[in-house]
Amino acid sequence: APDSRQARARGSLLLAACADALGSVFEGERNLSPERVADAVDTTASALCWTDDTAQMLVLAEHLGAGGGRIEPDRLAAAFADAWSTEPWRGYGRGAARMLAQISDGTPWREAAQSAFDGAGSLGNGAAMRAAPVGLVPGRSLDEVADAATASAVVSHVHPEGVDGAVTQALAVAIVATTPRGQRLQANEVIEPIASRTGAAFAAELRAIPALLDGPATAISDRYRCDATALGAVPPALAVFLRHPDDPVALAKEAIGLGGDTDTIAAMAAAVCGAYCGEAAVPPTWTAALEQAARVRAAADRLALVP
Ligand code: 8NA
Ligand code: MG
Ligand code: MG
Ligand code: MG
Repeated sequence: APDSRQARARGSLLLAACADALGSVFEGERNLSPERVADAVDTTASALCWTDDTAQMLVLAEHLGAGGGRIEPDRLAAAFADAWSTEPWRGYGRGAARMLAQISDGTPWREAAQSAFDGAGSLGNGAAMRAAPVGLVPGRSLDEVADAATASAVVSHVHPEGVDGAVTQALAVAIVATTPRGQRLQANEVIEPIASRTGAAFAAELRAIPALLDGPATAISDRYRCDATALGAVPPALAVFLRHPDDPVALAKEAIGLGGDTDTIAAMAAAVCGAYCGEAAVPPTWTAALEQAARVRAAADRLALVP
């Protein structure tokens, strides 16, 4: 059925992977010209090759799908490390690569995650960028989604902001995946259930979103850093989704056009958009060009069937 759990799960994972690939060309650039971004998004001439964001998202989706929707931290950390050691060229950040190398070499994940960034733990957006599958497990309450997102995050990101990024992304996906299509999405019905489950710093950034929904997109890149931190990247991704809840092409252009961590912000916005719109909204030219599209669909199908 076009609006089934399966369609929502496929839409989420497929759109995230496509947007990651589309955005990856611009990662780290600022002041992007809208024409260059539009050109890249509109002409999917070459293959859409995704990066670390999708690699880790698929690991998490497959972990949840094979494990009845539950997080097994030891196995999850090992699976992230395996994905890195098999394909270290996927575009991992330096902190993430160092931690995954330590885990591959036998350091327990708790120790590797706790000792990152001189003991502060990572507040990067890496736990958020992979978190969408947590929100796609059927039949979970929002509190259960938040707990599972936390469990999925702490194998690499123990800083509270890194965890809140994952909680926010998983909850956004969970909320819109069960919102009936056709009824107008109310921003605060997405934002408040999330902000009430995050720390104060994250909640303040999330509650700034409604003021940014009608003006120019530059107001978003003025308000948020749009960098590789959770606090700087997750709120602008949610803002872009709420501005274009059913238009993946406009969403991808705007998310990438913010500059900075373009692949990650676009992938997170797109994961939420796909959970709301379903597979039917994914441009066929994108899926036709997408690397390992069959694997992405299979991971989504398995997730949607978790009892
Ligand atoms: P991470 O844990 O290395 O965090 C990402 C960044 O956040 C770091 O590089 C730091 O700048 C900053 N950061 C994290 N924790 C702290 C802290 N405690 N104190 C100060 N600064 C901190 O990696 P991650 O997996 O969270 O990052 C995800 C990002 O990595 C995504 O953008 C992804 O696409 C990838 N990425 C790749 C490149 C690249 O050059 N290919 C560049 C940036 C990011
Ligand atoms: Mg990436
Ligand atoms: Mg629109
Ligand atoms: Mg990135």
